[in-house]
Amino acid sequence: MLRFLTAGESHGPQLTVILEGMPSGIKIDRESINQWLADRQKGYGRGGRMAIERDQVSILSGIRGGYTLGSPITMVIENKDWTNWRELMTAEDTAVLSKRKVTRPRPGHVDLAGAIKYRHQDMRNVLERASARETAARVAVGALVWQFLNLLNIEVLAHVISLGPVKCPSQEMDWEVVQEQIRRSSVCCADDEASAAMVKAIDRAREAGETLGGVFEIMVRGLPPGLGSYVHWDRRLDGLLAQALMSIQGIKGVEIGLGFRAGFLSGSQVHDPIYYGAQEGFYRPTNGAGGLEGGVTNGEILVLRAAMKPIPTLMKPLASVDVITKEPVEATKERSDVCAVPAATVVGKAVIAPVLANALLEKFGHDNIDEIKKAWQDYWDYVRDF
Ligand code: EPS
Repeated sequence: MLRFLTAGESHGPQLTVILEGMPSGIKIDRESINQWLADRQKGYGRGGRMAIERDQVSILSGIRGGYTLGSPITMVIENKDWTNWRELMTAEDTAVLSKRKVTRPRPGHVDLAGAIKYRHQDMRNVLERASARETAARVAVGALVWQFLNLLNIEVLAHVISLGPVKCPSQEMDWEVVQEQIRRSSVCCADDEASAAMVKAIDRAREAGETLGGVFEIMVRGLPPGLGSYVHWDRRLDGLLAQALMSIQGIKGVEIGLGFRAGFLSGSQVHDPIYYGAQEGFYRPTNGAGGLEGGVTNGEILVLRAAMKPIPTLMKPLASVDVITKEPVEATKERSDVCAVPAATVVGKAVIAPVLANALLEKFGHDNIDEIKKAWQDYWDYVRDF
C-alpha cells in the first residue's frame, strides 16, 4: 500500500518526500509533475512568494529510465527563497535566531497553540512547518500517483464553485463544461461572469487588507463500483477521502455528493434510483450520493467538495497578545496570499490520489502494473456481466 512522508520548512532549503509502495513498471513523466507544481503556484490572489519560486521536482530514487522500480521514490523540490533565509533557517548552530522572531500570534493560524504544544517562544518555529508551502510536496506525490490512475482511465477535475461572497450560479455542472471553461479562468471557475466577479472580490479584499476563502469541487470519473468497504469504519472510502481533504491547510469543511444539503431534504429527494439497461448495465439518473454509498464506490462520478477558510495572515491584523510581554498587540504580518482557493483545487486533486490508489491496490494487487491491469480488466468484465 502507498505511504508517504513529507519534510521541509517553508524557508528551509527544500521540500522532500518519500513515497513507498508504488507498483513497478509505471511510466513516469517528470514534466507532468512539474506542470502540476506550476498549476499549484497559479491562481489570481497569490502573494509575493510565488514570484520567487519556480517549483521543479528532482527524482532521486525509485525510478529508472522513466519507469517505477517498486522501490521507494524520493522527490525533492528546492525553495528558491532559501537564499534569503539561510542565515536564520540554517540547521547549523550559527543560525541567527534573534532575527524576524514571531511573538505576536496570528488568530486562525496554529501559531499560539503550536508554540504552547512544542514549547517555542519564537513562533517562526511553528509557522515554518505549518505553512501551506508543504502542499507542494503533496502535489508532487499526487501528480505522480495520478499517472498510475490515468493508465486505468481514471480522470480528475476540480473547480472553484464559490469564492468569498461570489457563487458560481450553476452548482451542478457537467464534466465537459467544467473541463472546457476552467481553462480560461484565472480563478479556476467554470463560469465566466462568476470568474470576473471573483477576481474583483480578490482585488477588493487586497485593498482592504483582507483575505478570502471559498469552496471547490473535485470530480473523479472511471472508478468501478466496489472500491472501499462498508465492513469496517477505517475501510470506508468516504472517511478516508474526507480525512485527506481535511488535512489540507485551511480546509474547514468537506462534503460528498449533496453533503450538508442532504440534511435538509427528504429521502426521495436525496437518494438515486437504480435502473438497468442492456447497454449501460446498472445506472442512476441522479448522483446525490456523489459516487459513494456505504463507503463504497457505486460506479457514478465521485463528487467531493471542500471549504477553505480565508488565509489568517491579514495585512490589517486582528487583535493578539505578545507571548513574551503579554501586552495587547496587533498580530504579526507576514507576506502571504490574499486568496489560495484556486491553488487548493490542485492540492485537493493531489491528496485524494494516494487514497484512491490504495483502494485500487487493495483490490487489484500492488506489485506490478501489468498484473494490476489484468485484474482490473477481469473485474470490469465481471461488473458488466453482473
Ligand atoms: C506558500 C508559500 C508561503 C505562503 C503560502 C503558501 O510562502 P511565504 O510564507 O514565504 O509567503 O505564500 O502559505 C500560506 C499563505 C499559509 O497560510 O500557509 C506556497 O508555496 O503555497
